[in-house]
Amino acid sequence: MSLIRRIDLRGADAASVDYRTSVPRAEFDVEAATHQVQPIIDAVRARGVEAIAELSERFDGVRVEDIRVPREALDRALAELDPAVRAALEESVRRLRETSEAELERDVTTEVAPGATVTHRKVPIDRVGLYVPGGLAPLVSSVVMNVVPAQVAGVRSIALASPPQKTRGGLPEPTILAACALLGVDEVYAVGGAQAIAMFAHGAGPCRPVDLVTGPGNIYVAAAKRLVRGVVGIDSEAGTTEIAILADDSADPAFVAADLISQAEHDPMAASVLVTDSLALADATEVELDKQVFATRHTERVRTALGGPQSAIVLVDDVDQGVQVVDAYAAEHLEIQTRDAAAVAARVRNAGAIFVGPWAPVSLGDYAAGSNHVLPTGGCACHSSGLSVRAFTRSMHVVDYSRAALADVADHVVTLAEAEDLPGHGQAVGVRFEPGRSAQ
Ligand code: HSO
Ligand code: ZN
Repeated sequence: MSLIRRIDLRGADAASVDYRTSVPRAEFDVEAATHQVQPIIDAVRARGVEAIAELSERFDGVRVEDIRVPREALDRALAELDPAVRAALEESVRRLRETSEAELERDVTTEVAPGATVTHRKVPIDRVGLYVPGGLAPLVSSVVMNVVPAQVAGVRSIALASPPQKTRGGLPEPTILAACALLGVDEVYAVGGAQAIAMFAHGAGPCRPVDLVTGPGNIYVAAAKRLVRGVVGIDSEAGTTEIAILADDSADPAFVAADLISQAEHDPMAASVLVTDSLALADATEVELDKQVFATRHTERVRTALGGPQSAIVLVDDVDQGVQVVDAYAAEHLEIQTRDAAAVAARVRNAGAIFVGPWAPVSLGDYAAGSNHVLPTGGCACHSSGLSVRAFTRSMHVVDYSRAALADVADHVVTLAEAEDLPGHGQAVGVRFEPGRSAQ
């Protein structure tokens, strides 16, 4: 029995087959979860820290007296951090800081007519709440991916929440605390799941409400984000992770298999999809998967993910058809392992992030490429972007006209106001030019 199923799209074309549905996605019904999550949001909103304490006891099995992590606990976690992990985090931070600084957008002023300027001004969001899950794996790298662009964007106030751990006296995972200390984030809360999102949105005890909530999480966190959206901004409703690989016969099946496994390792519902025009590569990748899945640490999780309906080897006629298929799928992560990989990558329009050639595996991007690993899932890459400084910035138009510049365009404003039957709009311009008014 093969570990992963095959989908044969050879001979098909976009006119006869809807490529968007030819590779099914994992079930991720956020709407259904909102029914369980709404009472949690309501409780935190109504009763603040008292409700949080009860929820932590219920979901994390630990009573947390004070939700704010003391400064000493952050310092201690950093002092006790494995030096190799510290060095790796520092390099990851350095690379992401460099790309984030380069991506910062400047204000743009355009003179549309003499004396008439419009400035597109960028303003950082004031206060952000970052959620970092504990769960199957404490994702210390997600602290870096959220905090660094927020800091570079100029966010003044950053709060972070992560679930309290029963085995650690109710504190979050020590590596997460250490990363916070390393990055200079000292407002950290031992609060998990939907209750953390509710705390950020509505405020609770020592935590003031934030303006924007970001960060990954399970389906309950996604549901909570959906429910508080509007009260606060959110980055996205992150779903389970996905990797798609577009490969031809030049790809190394050992690399392809390892990369499929690397994201399957996250979650039994993770999606690993290989799209290839090479039957030989498809066969060789299956052989490699058999070998490597057996040798990996989280065999059961990986096997379940690869065996799920959301994972597949998809056979296509050629790389052109492959590009159409991966474009329709709009993967969170897309690897291109073909000849002329950069040229093929340049033709792709929909992906959260693209990894070009054999030396750019997704796991490089997960930790230390300088790119961000918080990316749109579930096909959202066709309308949304991954996290970057832009997510932590707002922009506003600043309109500055002289008297002469307004006079120049006044007739057009009055005409359009009349056309919309809103004469008061026109009069707000007209009044300024009535005889006897100041010409200053
Ligand atoms: N691949 C995940 C991010 C991650 N991987 C964190 C390892 N740690 C979603 O992009
Ligand atoms: Zn990963």
